[in-house]
Amino acid sequence: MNELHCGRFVLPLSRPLIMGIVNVTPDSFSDGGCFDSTAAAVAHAQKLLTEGADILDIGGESTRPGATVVSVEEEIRRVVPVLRALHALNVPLSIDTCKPEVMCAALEVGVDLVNDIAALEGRGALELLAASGAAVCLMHKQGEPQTMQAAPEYADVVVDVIDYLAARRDAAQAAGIAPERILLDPGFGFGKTFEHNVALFRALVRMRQALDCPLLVGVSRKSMLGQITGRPVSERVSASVAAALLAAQSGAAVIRVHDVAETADALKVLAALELPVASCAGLRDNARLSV
Ligand code: 9MG
Repeated sequence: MNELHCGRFVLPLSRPLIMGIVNVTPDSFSDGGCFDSTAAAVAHAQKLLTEGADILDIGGESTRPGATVVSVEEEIRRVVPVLRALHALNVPLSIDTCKPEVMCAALEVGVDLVNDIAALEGRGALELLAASGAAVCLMHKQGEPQTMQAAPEYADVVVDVIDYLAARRDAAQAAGIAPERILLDPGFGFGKTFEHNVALFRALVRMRQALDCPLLVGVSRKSMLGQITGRPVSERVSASVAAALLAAQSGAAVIRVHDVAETADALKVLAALELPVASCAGLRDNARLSV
């Protein structure tokens, strides 16, 4: 699949796309409520665009471990004004939600992608998306954000995640969502220990091969990077950029990040300096050979 059919846009997947995170929440992954007003969120989104974001991911409910649940009404109140303001900019807009009612409100505004950490398992979500032209990101998680890090367990984390994503991909296609509208995501940090996350990251090439579907990777500022570097969330930019590069080399199609400018520069360096495809079958393809 060389392109993503994403609402108003057809996005080429010849290079990794950068999805910039816009949290409209008082307790987001790491913004800590800095962008909790519509105007501030819109300004932040515009900054991410100038820095090189290809897609903006707007979320009104934190999915950080232990985060509190937000009502449908409150989530809509937070995100819809931001989506309305950004829609006029004519850039790919993603709604980060697992609630079908919020998806519906966002689709009415005209979002191009639904990023669902519950992989469209909500009642009516598959049908809603099938009737739209929006792309979908189907993510794996074990448990719910409030409790998911308590004691995650897998028989084999890589196999379990691949099997789940394959089943959700098949369910989406059976509902009428075309393959070129589907992204899959292993869901780093969602009901996974550090060891689970590492195993999944190292298996990105295998996952891409097994699932035959573009992958979205989100590790920006996450605790696994804190565990590796010993740094707090405010000091994880370098670690996030390093992980983004590795994800790109493993064939990730979309990389979800907070630090767009830094990631964009790093990906430009990678594109300029990595061996051309003809001479090494590309690191991304090479990596595939070594699995
Ligand atoms: C909302 N959100 C937080 N982390 C995420 C991740 O890793 N992937 C996706 N698709 N969404 C995420």
